[in-house]
Amino acid sequence: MYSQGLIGAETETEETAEFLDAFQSRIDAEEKIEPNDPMPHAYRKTLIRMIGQHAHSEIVGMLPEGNWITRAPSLRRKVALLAKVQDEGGHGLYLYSAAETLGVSREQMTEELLSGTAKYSSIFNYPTPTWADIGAIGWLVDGAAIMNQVPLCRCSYGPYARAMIRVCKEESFHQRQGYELMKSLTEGNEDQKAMAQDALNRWWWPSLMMFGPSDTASQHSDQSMKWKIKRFTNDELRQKFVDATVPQAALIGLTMPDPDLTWNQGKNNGDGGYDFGEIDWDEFWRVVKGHGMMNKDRIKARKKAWDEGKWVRDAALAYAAKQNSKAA
Ligand code: BYC
Repeated sequence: MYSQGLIGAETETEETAEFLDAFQSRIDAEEKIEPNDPMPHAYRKTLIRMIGQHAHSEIVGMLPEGNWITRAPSLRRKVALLAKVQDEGGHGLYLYSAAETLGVSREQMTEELLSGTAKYSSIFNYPTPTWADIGAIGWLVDGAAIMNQVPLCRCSYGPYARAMIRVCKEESFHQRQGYELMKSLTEGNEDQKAMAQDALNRWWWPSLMMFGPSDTASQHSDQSMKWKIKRFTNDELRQKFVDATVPQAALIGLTMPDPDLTWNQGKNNGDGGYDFGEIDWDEFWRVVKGHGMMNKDRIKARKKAWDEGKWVRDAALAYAAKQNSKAA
């Protein structure tokens, strides 16, 4: 049982074979599952985990780029970056709200993030030492996010699917501004070109890791695909991302940091696709388990914001309580 008094908080539904079959039939018929509908405990738990992690990723994802707001090289760049970082905050809010419809509270999710029991995307544990990192994040990280999140607009859980529609539209703007920033750098002087290439070299492999472990190692994919929470496997999405992004790099004169990258006409049922090198899964799990370059700083920053925001939350709750008592 999750926090009481929230929409969708779990009630004791006996999970008979008949109930589970009826639920699966709704999923197979492409019906959306809504907050007050009966649902298997494991379906609810999977969504709370996944939407919660997604929300945390958006909020933690504000930090690496926020680092550059005061140092953006022009007013135009600063406005775009400010808007992007603010959008990520908004995405976090929609997603926390979507998770709350499943009966978990925002406080509970935040405590899990701060204590390390809830994950957030590995990608945000890498540093942003140069301005080109802002371009690389928009182009690659938001590009990977779009590839992963467009199918989530068709997720079987209604509130998550609907939240993803706006998120994807905004991510699309983020991706374009990042690519345009990288393009400008590659059209600049030698130092600027080198800065763009260096950022690509550092962000390429972590971007591929965003899609999660390979299909043979993914614990949740099979069940999430059956429930139509996920529509594609981690490897399928990773392949789509590689195929879409390699030509974009070539167009602006950048080289992918992968000597094994080769065109393979036999891939994707004869439509062709790229073979690429082996991902360093040891690095992926090290980062996921909290030992990346920036994990400690990221959690420290979120804890500081949460602690310093306590008076705002207290004031908002006190105001709401006063309004409710007036209305009663
Ligand atoms: N980092 O069984 P699997 C964004 C965990 S974009 C950390 O395949 P699943 C943004 C996974 O949670 C990023 N952990 O899991 C973009 C599981 O551990 P638990 C966020 C990862 O759920 C731009 C274990 O590994 N996007 O926010 O079927 C700017 C086994 O994995 C990662 C989303 O969250 C990772 N990269 O598939 C700002 C999208 N990958 O939970 C912000 C929604 C895997 O059992 N989420 N793990 O302890 C998803 O699509 C899926 O949850 C994933 C993983 C593809 C990420």
